[in-house]
Amino acid sequence: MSTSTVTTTVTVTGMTCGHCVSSVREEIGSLDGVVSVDVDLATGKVAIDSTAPLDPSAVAGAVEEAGYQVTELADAKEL
Ligand SMILES: [Cu+2]
Repeated sequence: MSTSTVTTTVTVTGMTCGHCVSSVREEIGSLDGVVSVDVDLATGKVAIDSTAPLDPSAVAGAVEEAGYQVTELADAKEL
């Protein structure tokens, strides 16, 4: 069986502990199509696997919802 997923990588600033990581993971995980969220606290890199390409602004919105900021994101719009 073949399941194809797309991986989106963003960089998030402001995370300082495991609680931050789980907040970000939870918010991004609630986006449509997201199957897994892998957060590296040390670098702020977040790898998101999803069944369809994600809307960058939706990802940024989810991160902001959790209380953090996306600093690197393909096709990010200036706010
Ligand atoms: Cu924290």
